Amino acid sequence: MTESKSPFWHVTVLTLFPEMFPGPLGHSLAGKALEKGTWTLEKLDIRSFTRDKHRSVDDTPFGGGPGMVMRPDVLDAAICDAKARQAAAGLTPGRIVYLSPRGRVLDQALVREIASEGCLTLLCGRYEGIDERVIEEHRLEEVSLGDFVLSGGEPAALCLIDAVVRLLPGVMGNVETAGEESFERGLLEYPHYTRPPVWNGRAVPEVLLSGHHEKVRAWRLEQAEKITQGRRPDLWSDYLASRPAPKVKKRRARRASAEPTKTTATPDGNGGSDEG
Ligand code: 4FN
Repeated sequence: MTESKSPFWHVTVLTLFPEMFPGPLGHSLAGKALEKGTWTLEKLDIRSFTRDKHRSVDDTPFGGGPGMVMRPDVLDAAICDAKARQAAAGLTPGRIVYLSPRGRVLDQALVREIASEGCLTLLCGRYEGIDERVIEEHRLEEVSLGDFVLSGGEPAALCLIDAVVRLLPGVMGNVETAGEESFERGLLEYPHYTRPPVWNGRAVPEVLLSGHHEKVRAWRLEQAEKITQGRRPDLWSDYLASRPAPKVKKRRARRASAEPTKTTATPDGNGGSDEG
């Protein structure tokens, strides 16, 4: 029962640890989609491109210092082979991403872009990283998951692939279609609750049990906004700048009221803050 469908997306992963892929992705919807042929994965073992008898992929850094650097000749052979295989499969070569803490930080906008492109090559570093000349020679695009230390780029590659695959047609099924989830609007999630209605003496907010869909929607939006404003001022200001201008109420703001106009954000809404 292996249906063959033309894949929506291809990724080639260059790594010293090909056995790490698809790894955890094989246990989720992404794994199901991989079996269905919604996307394809090619793993290239960087070590297989060595030509010396010791199969060495790294060498000491010029200028001295700690650690080792991945060799440009080996990486070049791996990248060229990735390109050749993609061409042979009739794929339009897409961008080549080097997962690196120096890169542009991955966000949902970049994930969407990558998902729309059809073909991606990911290079995973180890040791102290790769010879800089490879980045220049192959115009590698550096992409980072965030500011923390990893021992290799592989976990970052897995995260990126997961983020992309869940956007491919047919992968998510009915869950959160059409991007109505709050994160798609640039907001953090509102609080979620399930049964039982009272647990350990904690009751679920009344409005959620009311069956009043409009009130539920309004409550969730308000919660998502409060949480975003309080925890992620960066997301909050993007949201304020991008959301449609609020309808102007008939009653105009009083010009010179006794109270001075607040310019500081308050936790209960847009207390005096700029709405973009
Ligand atoms: N990391 C920092 C500064 C200097 C080095 C590192 C670091 C793995 C090959 C890169 C890390 C984090 C997010 C790839 C970190 C990522 C990596 C990533 C990554 C081995 C060289 C290395 C940011 C803390 C200041 C090791 C910080 N997203 N070097 O982690 O690949 O994609």
